[in-house]
Order: sequence, then structure tokens, then C-alpha cells
Amino acid sequence: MSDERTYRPEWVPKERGDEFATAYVKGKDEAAAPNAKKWVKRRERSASEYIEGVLRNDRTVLAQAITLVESNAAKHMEMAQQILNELLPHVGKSIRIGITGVPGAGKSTFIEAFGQFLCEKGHRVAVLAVDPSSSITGGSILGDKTRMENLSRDPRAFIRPSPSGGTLGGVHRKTRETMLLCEAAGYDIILVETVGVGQSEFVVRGMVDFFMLLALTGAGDELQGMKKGIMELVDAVIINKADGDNKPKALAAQEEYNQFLHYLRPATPGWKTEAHTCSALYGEGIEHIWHVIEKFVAVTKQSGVFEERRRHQLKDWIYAMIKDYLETSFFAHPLVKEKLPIVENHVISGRQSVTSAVRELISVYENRES
Ligand SMILES: Nc1nc2c(ncn2[C@@H]2O[C@H](COP(=O)(O)OP(=O)(O)OP(=O)(O)O)[C@@H](O)[C@H]2O)c(=O)[nH]1
Ligand SMILES: [Mg+2]
Repeated sequence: MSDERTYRPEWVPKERGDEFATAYVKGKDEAAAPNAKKWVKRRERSASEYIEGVLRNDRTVLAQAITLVESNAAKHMEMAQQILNELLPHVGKSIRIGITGVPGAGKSTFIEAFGQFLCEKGHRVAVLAVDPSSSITGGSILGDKTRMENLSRDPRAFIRPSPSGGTLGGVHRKTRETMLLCEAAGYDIILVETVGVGQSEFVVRGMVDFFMLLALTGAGDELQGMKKGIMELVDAVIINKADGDNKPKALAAQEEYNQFLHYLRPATPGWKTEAHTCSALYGEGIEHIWHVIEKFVAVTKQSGVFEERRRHQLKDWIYAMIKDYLETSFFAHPLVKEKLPIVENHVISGRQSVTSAVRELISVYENRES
């Protein structure tokens, strides 16, 4: 409960909020803010205050701007779009890196080590997550900050859990817009984490420059069960936990992955996807992975593939949003909702063809009821 409150823009602790206070928490709102007497409602910021705050990397304002972007309320959406439009000249200058892998592969441990390494090199790192399941389970893959304890305390890093609630399409939009806000705030490396399940890998591939799979040893078993699909999406396979007794197995797995990758179409034209090993826990191989990414950026910028991919991603984003919007608005239409079960019944009982049923629903949606 208290976590939830942290990300609600309208409540701030009384000590900090005095200057903003317009009303004390009371009535039914008390339930939403259990510590009611200590919490006050904050005066709403104007769009220019958000913009100015994000640009000077005020972390509180950045977090609140993200909350605005994540909100489904029409009022917030409008303001969020105004802010994003103003910030557009300041976005796009980061390297966007996606990280996927099965639960337990070591994503959190890797991000902790890699993020700190990058901060020490003078970068500023934002960590985001795409976890459409969080709306169902109520949890979040970045909920456990324990594995990113040092990074989450580092002023050069900014960690934001996956937005909760809503469809994959919704999570997609929110994460992309959050990424833009982080870029405007000066974060030059964006790490996007996702659990290797279902569609989320495609979504993350569609928003990053470099995509990596964190894998474990026992490549043989994994390769057998693994969809070839994911291997064709990534720019590197990192075999983690290459330490102690596990090291020889990790090296063998690296070999197996490389053999397998040899026959696949690379995810990025002009780049050979290869397997590497690392130990996120002991920080070994982290620097090597960074060199791989640096090389990737240099090669793809040189060939134009880097910019070309970004242009494609923007175009795909437009189409994905249109589809998402139309789908949501179609199924939310009151007449469609009313008619759908009836039409379904007609189809199932063999009284109407699928095509004529769908046409009927669409004409209802388009207000052309015949
Ligand atoms: N020996 C060893 N253990 C590791 C390494 N990296 C991670 N681990 C351990 O593996 C376990 C899982 O690591 P996490 O970082 O939580 O894995 P994750 O991929 O984030 O898992 P989910 O959040 O469940 O998806 C933890 O107990 C880690 O300490 C490594 O390089 N070597
Ligand atoms: Mg994790």
C-alpha cells in the first residue's frame, strides 16, 4: 500500500508539502492515504514546471512526470502529451539497451553490476521494465530492489518499476514515453528489462537499439526448448553465472550457442550475434559486454542501420498505437458491448455467418446501423 502512495503525484508528506498544500486529506481519501494526518494534497504543477523540472533532472519532478504519463485519466494524458511535445528536442540521445531472460537468469544482478559500472564511467543510467503480467499478479519484476540496492541509491541512476495495470499495448506506450522523459532528464543509457515470456520480448525489441538475452548454462536443453524466435531478436547472448564450478559449463554453453547462432539470421543487418560469458555476481565480463555494445553502436551508426531502426520503430509505434486505440474503443463502445453476446450466440447456433456478424458489429460501431 505504502509503495503505491509513493508514486501518486497528488499526495506528498506534510513536511515537504506545506508550501504546496491546498487541502488536508480527509473523508474517503483517508483510506487511500493511511497516514492521512501527515499527508497533504499537493498543488498541481503546471506543464512548464514539469518541463523545467525534468530538464534540470529534478528526480522528484521526473518521477511525477512519469506518473502523469502512466495515468489513464484524460486530464493527465493531455498534460503529459503537452510535456512530451515540448521535450521532444531533448530526447533520443541515449543508447537504449534491452535485457531479457528467464526468471533467475540474473537480470537484476546483472543490471546492478552493469549499471554501477556505467555510472562509474561517467554515464547516467535509467532502468525501466516491461512487465505486462504485473497488472495481473500485482507485483513487479523490479519490485525487489534488494538485488539493485547500490544502484538504486546511486544519484547517477534512476530506477522505475514497470507501469502496472492495462494491456501490453498500454505498458508499451507508457514505457516508451517514460524512456523519452528519462532522456530529456539527461540519462544517456536506458536499460529496459523484461522477463522472457510471451510478447514482451517483441515489445522491448521494438523500443531498443541493442537487445541481449541473459542465458544460463545447459545450452543444449535450453536451445531444444527455446523458440528460435527469441534468438533471432537479440544482438548478443550472455551466458551468466560463469563463475566457480560453473565456469567450464558456461564456456561449453557459449560454444553451443555460437554454433546455433551461426545458422540464424542476425537481428541487426551487418552485425554478427555472438555468445559471451559473464558473472554478474562477481562483476566479471561486464566491461567486455560494454565493449561489445560500444562496437555495435559504432558499426550500426556508421552503416546507418542505427538511425534506420529508430525511424522504423517510430513508424511501428504509430501503427501499434492506432491498433491499440481502435481495439480498446471498439470493445468499449456501449452498443458493441450490448450486441456482441447476441451476435456471438447467432454465430455459435449457426444462424449467422462470422463475416456478417462482424460486419454488423462494425457498422454498429461506426454508427451506421442498418
Ligand atoms: N553464481 C552466480 N549467481 C548469480 C549470478 N547472477 C545472479 N546470480 C544469482 O541468481 C539468482 C537470481 O538472480 P536475479 O538477479 O534475481 O535473477 P532475475 O533474472 O532478475 O530473476 P527474476 O527477477 O525472477 O526474473 C540470485 O540468487 C543471484 O544471486 C552470477 O553471475 N553468478
Ligand atoms: Mg529480477
